[in-house]
Amino acid sequence: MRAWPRPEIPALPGHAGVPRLHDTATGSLVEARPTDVARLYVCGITPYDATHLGHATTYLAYDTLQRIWLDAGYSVHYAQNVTDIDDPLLERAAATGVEWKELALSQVELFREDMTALGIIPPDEYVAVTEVIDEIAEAVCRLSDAGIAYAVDTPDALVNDAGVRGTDLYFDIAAAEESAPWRLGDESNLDRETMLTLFAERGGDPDRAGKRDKLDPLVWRAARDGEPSWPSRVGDGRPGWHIECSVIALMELGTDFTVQGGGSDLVFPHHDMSAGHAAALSGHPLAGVYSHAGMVAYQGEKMSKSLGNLVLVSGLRADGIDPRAIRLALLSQHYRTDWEWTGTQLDEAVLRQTRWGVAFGEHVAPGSASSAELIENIRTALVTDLDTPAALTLIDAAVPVGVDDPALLRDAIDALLGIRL
Ligand code: 5CA
Ligand code: ZN
Repeated sequence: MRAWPRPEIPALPGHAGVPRLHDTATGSLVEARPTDVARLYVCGITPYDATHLGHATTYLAYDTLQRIWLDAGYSVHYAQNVTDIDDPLLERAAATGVEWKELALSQVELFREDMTALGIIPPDEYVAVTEVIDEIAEAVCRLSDAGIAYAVDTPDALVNDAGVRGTDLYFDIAAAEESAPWRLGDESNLDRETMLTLFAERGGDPDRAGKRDKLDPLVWRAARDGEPSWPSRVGDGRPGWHIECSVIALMELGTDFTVQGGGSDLVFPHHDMSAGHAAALSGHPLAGVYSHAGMVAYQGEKMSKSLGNLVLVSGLRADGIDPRAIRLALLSQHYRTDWEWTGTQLDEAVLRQTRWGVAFGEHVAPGSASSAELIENIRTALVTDLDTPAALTLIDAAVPVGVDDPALLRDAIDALLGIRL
């Protein structure tokens, strides 16, 4: 799938160190050190009601990570999926009378426009699930052949031309744990009771009859009347959710890639299970660092499409808000904390952008603070678990005195924070 245009990123003298990131699996700060190229996978949108500020915040966190890697001298290979076939998308399409493909295409287009406006670095590989159905079905076949996926009786599945009724296929957690370098909970570290609660809340079906373990996730859904489906060796149907990210990540980045990222609502079951599928398919761990962004709330609850408590990037843009101010508002929060959008973040960002423009903008006379020293301090803040609020505060501190090389600082703010003054 086509991504969106890449922003210009100025090169800076000197370079950042290797970023240290909070790793969900170990609960500690670890180096996100690329072996050769920095390889990054971030879970993409399910294209309806895009792009709200929660989405934008998560993609901005991994944009910041890439800017640090680039500044450190690494090249980056970045992959992102689009969940363009899944139950919530089909439900929204049915509720609004829009064809599901049309809904997905229009929302991906809106997402592209928002990402472009915000200056977010695009993925090198932008892959929609519907583009790789054959590859996913093949992976499901391999799991099934290896005894790691099993069929569950599916009375409402369609009967094919040969008179055979399709069956849903589930991932066998216990079999995978025996054969792959993976244990359930490696990434989330959750107890079973919490897993069961989250599994039910986030698309799982713990009480489906015929499953070997309540937590076994669906990897292939057999065709039903009125639902889109694709022919495959495992029967007509469509992929389960977690397997899409395992297959796309393995196809595009290989195993043991540098960082797997996404919002913290994906830690369980999505990321635990996609790492499990990938380990069962490849015999290797999926990634070195498992990173998660905090949740943005609005009106007291997590901003989410299902609740409808959304502030859309496109809505703010339509109100004439400068996308750089939106970016600055999101950067003022640490990516890992949960926080609530109130609008005051935006007011403060507008003021901050103005103050920075007055102090460091074009045609401003040099001041007394050292740009080079300030850039080193910004780098130190950013390599320490992407501490953007600290970076902004450092820049604020130079506003009253100005800097000796405003052009250099402008380049640094552009390269590292993505804001061209
Ligand atoms: N398509 C799946 C991932 S494979 C999905 O979760 N799509 S999504 O559209 O619901 O979310 C897209 C990304 O935004 C995910 O990384 C998700 O974790 C993140 N996200 C969703 N809501 C919020 C929020 N309120 N705050 C921060 N990040 C969020
Ligand atoms: Zn995903």
